[in-house]
Amino acid sequence: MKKEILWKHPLRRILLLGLIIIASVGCAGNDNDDNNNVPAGLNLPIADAGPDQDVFTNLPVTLDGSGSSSADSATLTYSWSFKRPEDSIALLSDPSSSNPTFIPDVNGTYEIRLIVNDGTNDSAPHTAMYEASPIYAYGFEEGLGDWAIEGNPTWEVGTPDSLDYGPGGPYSGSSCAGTNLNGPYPILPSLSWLKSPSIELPEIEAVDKIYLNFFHWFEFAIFTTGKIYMSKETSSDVWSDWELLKDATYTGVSPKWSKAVQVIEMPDYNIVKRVRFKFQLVGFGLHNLAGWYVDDIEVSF
Ligand SMILES: [Ca+2]
Repeated sequence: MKKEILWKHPLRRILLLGLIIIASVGCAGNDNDDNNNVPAGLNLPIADAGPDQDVFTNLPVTLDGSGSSSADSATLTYSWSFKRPEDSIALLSDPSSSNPTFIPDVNGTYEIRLIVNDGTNDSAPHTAMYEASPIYAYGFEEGLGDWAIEGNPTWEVGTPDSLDYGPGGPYSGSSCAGTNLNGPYPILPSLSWLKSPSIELPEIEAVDKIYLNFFHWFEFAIFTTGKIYMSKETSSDVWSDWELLKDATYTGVSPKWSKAVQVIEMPDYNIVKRVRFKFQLVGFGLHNLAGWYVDDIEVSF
């Protein structure tokens, strides 16, 4: 009998020690969770910044703190803040309202933070991540991807690294599209174009506009221009003729990569479900130069 008690006691100690270690490891793990980590014994209000969301860059976003609560149904006051991506100058419309708005002005992650107060105590902060993206983006880093080169094979995708022709490198990453990446375009360049995939458009409010944004470098001889055409899907798999985008005609020389912004003007946004674009040199040359290089193409609000 005495012998049995003796061996039991050290075993109990080991078990107890084990439980203490497991419990303290569990608590340490919870310390990393910012959301609603309420100290015991206090009826603190609970902030709810809403779920994480994917949103479109440049479209207004309305936050919703109405899921926040307090134990005794006290009237809550709200205090919102956010961390923006680098280069963003977005502002919250009214950080003390339950539903402030903001416009995610650059692509990237906006970390939204809400603290509510019940008149006595602040809640723990609650965060929601808003990921802002354009409608479509491609920078040719995976090669031609869903794009197509049609007509004469003048357009290429890759790294322009000639010291004699072109920009000497892509705008971003290690790849872009260009007419003869390391040499001049052909004397008759207009029989080749770079065609985008069909780009699906989201539901669009009458007040919204969409844009084609891209970076380009160009060097055109006289009588040669770079033009962008657009075709619209007017009903399922029925596409309109190619039409020149207003103002999307480039001539002369752009000696460095620069951003181009084209408004996509359509009276029938919500009939059109998809659009596609083509980049084409047009004209004839008595001589030829390096041509047209494009990168980081976006369709965005
Ligand atoms: Ca690129």
